[in-house]
Amino acid sequence: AGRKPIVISTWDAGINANKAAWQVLRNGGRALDAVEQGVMVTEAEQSCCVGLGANPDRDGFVTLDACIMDEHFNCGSVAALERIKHPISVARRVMEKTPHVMLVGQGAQQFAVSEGFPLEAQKLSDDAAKEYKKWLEKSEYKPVINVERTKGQSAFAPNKLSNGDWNHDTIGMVAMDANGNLSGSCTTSGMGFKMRGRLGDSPIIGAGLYVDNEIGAATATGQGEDVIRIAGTHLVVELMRQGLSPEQACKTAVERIIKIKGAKAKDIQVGFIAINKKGEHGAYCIQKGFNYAVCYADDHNELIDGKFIL
Ligand code: SD4
Repeated sequence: AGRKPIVISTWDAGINANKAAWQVLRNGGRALDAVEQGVMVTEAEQSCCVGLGANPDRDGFVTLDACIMDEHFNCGSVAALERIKHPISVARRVMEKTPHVMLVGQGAQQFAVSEGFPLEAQKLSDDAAKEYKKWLEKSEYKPVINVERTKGQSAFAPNKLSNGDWNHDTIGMVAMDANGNLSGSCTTSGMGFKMRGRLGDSPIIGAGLYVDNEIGAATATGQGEDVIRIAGTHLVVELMRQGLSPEQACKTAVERIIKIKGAKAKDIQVGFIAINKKGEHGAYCIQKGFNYAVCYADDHNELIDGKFIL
């Protein structure tokens, strides 16, 4: 059955993020404020893959990507942003205060500073410094599809991978408020040890995030290149427009990627989560290991395993 208000977000870090979003939604607040405040929690946490504590690119710089979209097709995005703690809030300022949708790199940072965001020190977190040092020993760019986490383990276990491998997580969040309006947000450091300048799907409207207030909202996580290839979240929303449930729409998008990738699909992970205008939610991923957090009441904030195909 559908719920209103409702907020869902990717991975287990979504539980804490949902809590902050729920405080906005339960008080009749706007979905846009909920999805910003929700993912800000993750940006501020020590994580392998979101915010300034995350793993750097292969040249040692932490570069952050984020985007946000509201119920009126307003959208804002920043990419390859350095030394700013809350990329999602800068993305919102791009949306609200500039005639543009995307700002990148130096220009994005310059805009953030002009808007009063503090320029943080250029310094890796202890965990990231350790992981980077380990990565430099081989300097191999080899994505791992998931990290199996045992129950109760920190959401940020990827930093502690014993074999030196790295993982990629992102927080994507979509919500519907008490007025029935939808919004979404997505924020990440992208893939650990990526090429300098590489962007994934997360800052790209229609790839990492899409919202159509008549239909629904979707966000993505995983191998960004393969989300971009199919304009993933836009596809999910369009499939919902054709009458598919959120889960069916996410599944169909995942099937599209698997068809394109062929035998290589087993080497990657992509997960989609979505809500529709009725407040129904769903998710699908390529393979086991993806989960998402669903919150629609003070006492209902639950981690659900994504269904998978391979
Ligand atoms: C990216 N989609 O940069 C992001 C990474 C991610 O879970 O979502 N990892 O490709």
